[in-house]
Amino acid sequence: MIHHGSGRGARLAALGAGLGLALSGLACGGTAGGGADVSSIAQARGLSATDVEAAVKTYVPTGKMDDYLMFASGGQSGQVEIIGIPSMRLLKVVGVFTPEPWQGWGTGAEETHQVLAEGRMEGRDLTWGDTHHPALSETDADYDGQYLFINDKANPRVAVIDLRDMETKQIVTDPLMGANHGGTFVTPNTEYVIEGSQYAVPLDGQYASLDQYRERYRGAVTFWKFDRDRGRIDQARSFSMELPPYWQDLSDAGKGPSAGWAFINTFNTEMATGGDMEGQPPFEAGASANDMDLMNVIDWRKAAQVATEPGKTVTIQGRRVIPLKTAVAEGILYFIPEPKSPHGVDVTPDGTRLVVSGKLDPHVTVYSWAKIQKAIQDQDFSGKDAYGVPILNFDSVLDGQVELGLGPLHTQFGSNDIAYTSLFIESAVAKWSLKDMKLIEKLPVHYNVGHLAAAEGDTKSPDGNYLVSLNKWSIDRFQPVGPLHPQNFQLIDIGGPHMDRLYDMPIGIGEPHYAQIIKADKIKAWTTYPGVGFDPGTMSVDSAAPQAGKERIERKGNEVDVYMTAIRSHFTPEHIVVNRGDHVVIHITNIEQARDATHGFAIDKHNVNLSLEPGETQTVRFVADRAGVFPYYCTEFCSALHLEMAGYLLVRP
Ligand code: K7E
Ligand code: CUA
Repeated sequence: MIHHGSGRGARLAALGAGLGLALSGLACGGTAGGGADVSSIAQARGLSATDVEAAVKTYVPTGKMDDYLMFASGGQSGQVEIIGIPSMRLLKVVGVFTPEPWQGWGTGAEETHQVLAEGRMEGRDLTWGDTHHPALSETDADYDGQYLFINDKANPRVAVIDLRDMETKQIVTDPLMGANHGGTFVTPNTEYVIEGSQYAVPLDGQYASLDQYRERYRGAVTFWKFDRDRGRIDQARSFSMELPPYWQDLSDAGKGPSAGWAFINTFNTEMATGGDMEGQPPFEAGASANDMDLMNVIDWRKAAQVATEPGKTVTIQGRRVIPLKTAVAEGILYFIPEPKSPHGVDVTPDGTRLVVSGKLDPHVTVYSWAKIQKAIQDQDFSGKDAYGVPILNFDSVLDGQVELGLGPLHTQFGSNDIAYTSLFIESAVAKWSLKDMKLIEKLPVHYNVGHLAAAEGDTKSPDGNYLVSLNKWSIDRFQPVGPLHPQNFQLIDIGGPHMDRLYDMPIGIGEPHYAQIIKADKIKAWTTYPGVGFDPGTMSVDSAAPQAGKERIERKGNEVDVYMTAIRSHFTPEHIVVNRGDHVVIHITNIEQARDATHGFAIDKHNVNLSLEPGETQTVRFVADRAGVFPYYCTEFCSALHLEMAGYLLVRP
C-alpha cells in the first residue's frame, strides 16, 4: 500500500512517475515487455499523474490479495456482496433472502429451502428482500469476523450469515412491524442484534383505519438475542418494545461509556398520514413540518431485565413486547430533540458522542453521552411527547453543531477524531474534526451519496485509510447500459492530508445501502468444508451422508432414497430408475477435499441446481410426477471430463 506522508508531486517523483518527466523511470517489462514504458502507456490512454497514482494504489496483481473485505447490502436483490479493497473486485454475491442459483441457494437443496422457508411471511413465499444494513459481529466493540447480520426492510426480517462458509444460516421474521429500517446493528459483544421498525402499523397485524393512526398504529424495536455458540438468533430470549407511531429510522448501539444503550432516530413525529388525493398534504410535506424530531434513547440492558419480569410484557402475535407505558415507567426510554427529519445516528468510536444528520438541516448535531446521562439522572426534561415519554432538554445534552453542507445523511469515522459525513444533495463527502468541531474539506462524489463505509469504521478503532462512498446515481461515469444505471461505489483514500478518489466500481445488482469493511485477516473462512459429508445446516459431519463405496438406491414402498457421491468426473450412481408418482430423495455428497473442486448437480426440467462444495452434503426431494427421461449433470466445469459428469433419471410411466 502506498501511504501519504509528503505531497503528491513528491510521491510521484518517488515512484519515478512525474508524468512526462520521470514515468519512463518505471519502464516496465524488462526484456519481455515489448518496450512500452509507463509514461507512454499513460499518455496513450490519456491518464493524468493523479490517475496513475490511483491505479498504483488500487491495483492488486495476480497472486496478491486485498487488505480488506467489504460486506455490502445488495439492496433489492436481497443478497450481500463481498468486495475486496482496495481492488474493488467483486468476490461473491451471497444468497440471503433471494434464491441464488450458482450457490444452489433456494434452487433444490432442501437445506437451503428450509432457511428460506423460515422467512415466509403471511403464508407467502418471498422471493426478494430489500437489504439495507449489514452488521458484522463484534467482540468488545471490535469486528470479530465470525458472523454477519442483515435486515430486509420490505418484509421485516433479519438474516444470520456464518462467515466460515459465507452461507445464510437463519432468517427470522418480525410480524410486529410493517417495515424495518434501523437494523441491523449489534451491541458491543453481539449480545443483541437490533432491528428498528420504520413505517408504523398496528402491531397486532389487524386492520385499523388511518383515522385511528394515533391510537392504533405503533413503531417497535426488536432486540434479537444472539446465541454465539449455536450461531443462531434465540427467538425465545428475544423481545420487542413498543414505540410511538413516528417513523423510526437509523439506529446505533452505544459502546465504551455508552455501552448498554441504543439510539434510534425518528422522523414523522408529526404523525402525518399522507393522502395527497384526499386533499391532505403529501407525506413529504406532512412528515417534514416540525423543526425538531425525536431520537429514542433506550437502556437495552434494563429493557432485557424488564422483559423477563412477570407482568411487565404483553404477548402480541406470539412476541414478547414491553408496552410503551412500562418502558416509560421503568425508565428505559427517553427522547432527545433532533433537527429536522434526521436520517443517520452514529456513535463515535470512543462511545462518548452521537452524531445525527438532519436531511433538511445543513448541520450535523453532536450530542454528549455524559450530558445525556446527567440529564436523565437530573430529570432535566423539556416536556413529554403525546405518549408520555420524557424529552430531554436539547440544550442540556447538545455538544455542538457543525455546518457541513446540503443533505447530510450518514457519518463514518477515521482515526484521530476525524469524521466523514455524506452530503446527498451536494454529492460530496465532508471531512470534519470531532475535536475542533470544524469542517476540514469536501470531496465531490458521483453522485447522490447515501451511506459511507470506512475501514473498520463501526469499531472502537477505525483504521482511517479507506472510505467507500455508496452513490445512488452514476449518471455519466459508466458506459450506458440502458435507462437503469448501475450504482457507483467510489473508493476514497483517506490516509493522507487530503481525500483522494481512487476507483469507481459499478454495482449492477441492486441498490446497496450500507456496507462494513473488515480487515481481511480477521476473516477465517474455510477453503473446503472440514470433513466429508459436512452439512452446512448443522455445521457438522452428517453420519448419514453418502460416503465413497456406500452409494446405493433404497426403495421403501413408493419412497426411493438415492445415496449418491460426486467426485471428478462422475456421479455414483449414474442411473436412477423410478416409477411415476414415486417420492424421490437424493442425498448427495461431494467427497472431494481439494480446494475449489466444487460440483454442481442439476436435474433437467426439475428446477434443481445444487452447489456441492468440497466435503458438502445436500438433499433433494421431489415427486417424480412426469414420466420421461431427464439427464442430470454437473454444472461446474470441474475437470477435462466435466461434460461426462452426468447421469439419467428415468421415470417409468
Ligand atoms: Cu440511508 Cu436504508 Cu441506511 Cu439507504 S438508508 S442511504
Ligand atoms: Cu463436476 Cu463438472
